[in-house]
Amino acid sequence: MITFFDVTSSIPGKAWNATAWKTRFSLNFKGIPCKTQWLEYPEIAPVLESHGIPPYKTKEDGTPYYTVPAILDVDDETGAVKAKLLDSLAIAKYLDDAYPDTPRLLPADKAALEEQEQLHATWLYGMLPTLILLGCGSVGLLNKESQEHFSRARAKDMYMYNVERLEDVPLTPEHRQELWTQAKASFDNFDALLKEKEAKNGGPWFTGNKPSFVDCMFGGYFMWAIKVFGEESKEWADIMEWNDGRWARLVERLKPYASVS
Ligand SMILES: N[C@@H](CCC(=O)N[C@@H](CS)C(=O)NCC(=O)O)C(=O)O
Repeated sequence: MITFFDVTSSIPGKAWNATAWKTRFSLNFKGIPCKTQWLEYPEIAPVLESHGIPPYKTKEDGTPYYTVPAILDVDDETGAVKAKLLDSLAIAKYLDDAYPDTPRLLPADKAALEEQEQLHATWLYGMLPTLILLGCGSVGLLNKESQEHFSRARAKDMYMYNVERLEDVPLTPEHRQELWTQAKASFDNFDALLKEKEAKNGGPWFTGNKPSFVDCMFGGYFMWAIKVFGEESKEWADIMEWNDGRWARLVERLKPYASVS
């Protein structure tokens, strides 16, 4: 059985984190059962370290950086640890190798694989205006134990504001509006890319008629956005309408794979 490490929250169902959702969708698309171990942010490093999961990278101060999603795959009969790893892309590759009888997440073809890796590495930069709004809006979803850690860690990512905590990002109504106008342009860019793909492979998923890792990536983003903005919000209504309903259709297609175990 796979233990899936995800970061918890105070909302019903707990799951909210876009990055972790990539792995939840990966497991659900493949139909691989798992049990979720929910962690507060300060627990991520000690718990993953205690399982011997290698860190994602080394931080500037020389300490290891542990992230979710992470998995521990243990053989139910022998208790032997088959795999312990983090990083959503590395996990998708592992699942494709270790569970060859399940639908593939990543293409076997080298160029098609590189296309997905490249998009995965860059797409969030294209979504930056929305990341600012979503990042700042996430603090309120978290339990007290996680808020300070998250707020300070993500404020470092928002270096353009030069603030210590996300609560200090000056999100005036005017700035929000400015970011939202930029957000529409980000969505338009991805819509253009997906239109091109569809013209080649017929859609509706990124590679054609089956979901793949990039769909998990988009899915994770929308699961996060719906939790932060709220289903009844103006922002969510906009997103559902933008690009001729492309994102609304995607969210609908993802629903059968959105269970939380
Ligand atoms: N490349 C990694 C990135 C994972 C990542 O950045 N996870 C964040 C989720 S907010 C995390 O766990 N951060 C831990 C921290 O900020 O201490 C992946 O795709 O899995």
